[in-house]
Amino acid sequence: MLEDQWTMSDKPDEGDETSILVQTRPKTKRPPLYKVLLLNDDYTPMEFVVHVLERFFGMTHAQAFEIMLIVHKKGVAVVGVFSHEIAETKVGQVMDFARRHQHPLQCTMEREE
Ligand code: TYC
Repeated sequence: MLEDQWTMSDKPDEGDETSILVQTRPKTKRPPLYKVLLLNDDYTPMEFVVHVLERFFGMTHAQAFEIMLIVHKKGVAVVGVFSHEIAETKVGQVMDFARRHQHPLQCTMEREE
């Protein structure tokens, strides 16, 4: 019985290179970055927001005051861009700190395109 036998030229995926997948680009896709956003509200004291920006985002007092005013006037601002893990940690720190001081300050994160 010759039914189960193949020659080199007619057996699929052997004897030639037709099934080799060629990697044309190195697949080194960078992990996505996340923007951390601070939202305005009517009740959180300005000085508290300035303190949050100094404490958790490493800003000088002048930088923090400037960003706080942008949030106050525009409603929202990006206060930093981080890996997913770091952004999550920052949001958690800010939300926890605000809650402990009974301020309604909101901080969120958003994937950067
Ligand atoms: N709007 C607040 C006030 O007038 C100040 C404020 C600024 C609150 C920025 C939140 O993310 C914020 N006291």
